[in-house]
Amino acid sequence: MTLVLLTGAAGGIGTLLRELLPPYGYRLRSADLGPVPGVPDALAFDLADADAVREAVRGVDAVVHLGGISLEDTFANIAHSNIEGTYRLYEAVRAEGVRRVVFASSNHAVGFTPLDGDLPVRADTPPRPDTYYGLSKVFGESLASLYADKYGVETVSLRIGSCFPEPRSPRMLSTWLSPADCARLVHAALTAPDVGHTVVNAISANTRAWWDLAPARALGYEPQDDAEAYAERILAEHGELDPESVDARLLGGHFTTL
Ligand code: NAI
Ligand code: 15L
Repeated sequence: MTLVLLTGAAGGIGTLLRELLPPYGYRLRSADLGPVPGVPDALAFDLADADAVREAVRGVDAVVHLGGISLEDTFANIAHSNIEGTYRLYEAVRAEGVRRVVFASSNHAVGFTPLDGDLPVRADTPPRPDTYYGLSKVFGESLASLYADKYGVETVSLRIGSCFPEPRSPRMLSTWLSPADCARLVHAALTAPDVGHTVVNAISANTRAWWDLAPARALGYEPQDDAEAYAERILAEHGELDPESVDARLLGGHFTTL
C-alpha cells in the first residue's frame, strides 16, 4: 500500500483528505505543527525543522504537501513556514529518495491575472502573485521545478481555487474545488506517470469556471462536481458578482487588495 506523508493534516483540506484518500488505497502518515485531532500517532513538528522533516519523510512513497500558512501574513512568517518549510521538505525528499510530491499551490500565485483577457486562464499563465502568500506559492512551484530537473523529484503543483465543503461566495461559484474532486485530483497527481514538474489548475467542473482544466484532465482527473448546484442559494444570499468588483476583475479577488 502506498504510504503518503500528509503535511498540514490538521488543516481544512488535510481534515477532508484524511477521510477521502484512504479509500483510494493510501496509508497516511499525518503531520502538522501540533496534534491532529483523532490521529494519536500523528507527527508534530515545524516544517522549518530540518531534522524533524527528514525523519517524517523517511520511508514514505510520496508526500502531499499542504502544510504552511494558507492566508496573507507578515513576510517573516510566510518566509518561515512556506519558504523555509517547503525548502526543508524538498531537501528531505531528495535526501530520502522520495520520487513524488503533490504541492498545494494556489490561485494566489497568479492572483493579479486579469479576468477580462483570454479565458479560460491556462495553467502555464505566468506568475502574478497577489500577496507574500502568493509569492511563497510561486517559490514552491519554482523549487519543485528545480528539484525535478536537477534531482528527478517529480511534483504536480495544484493551483487550488477554493477548497471547502461548499462554495461560500459568488466568486467561489467559479473557483470551487469540491472535497471529492480534490481527492480525485490528488490521486491523479500521485499516480500519473512521468510528470516531471507539472502545474495544473485545481477546481471542479464549474459552469462559471475561469480556469482551463486540460492539464489536470491529462493526468487522469475527471471532476464530478459543479458549484452551480449551490448557485441559487449563494446568489439569493449575496447577489450576482458585481462586474466592477475586484472578485470579478482579478483571479485572486480581494487578496489583490490586502
Ligand atoms: P489550513 O490553514 O487549514 O491548514 C494548513 C495547516 O498547515 C495548518 O493545520 C497549520 O497548522 C499547518 N502549518 C502551518 N505552518 C506550519 C509549519 N511551519 N509547520 C508545520 N505545519 C504548519 O489550510 P488549508 O485550507 O487546509 O490549505 C491547505 C494547503 O492548501 C495550504 O498550503 C494552502 O495554502 C493551500 N490552498 C488552500 C486553498 C483552500 O481553498 N483551502 C486554496 C489554495 C491553496
Ligand atoms: C487560498 O489560497 C486560501 O488558502 C484559501 O483560504 C482561500 O481563500 C482560497 O485561496 C481562495 O482564493 O478562495
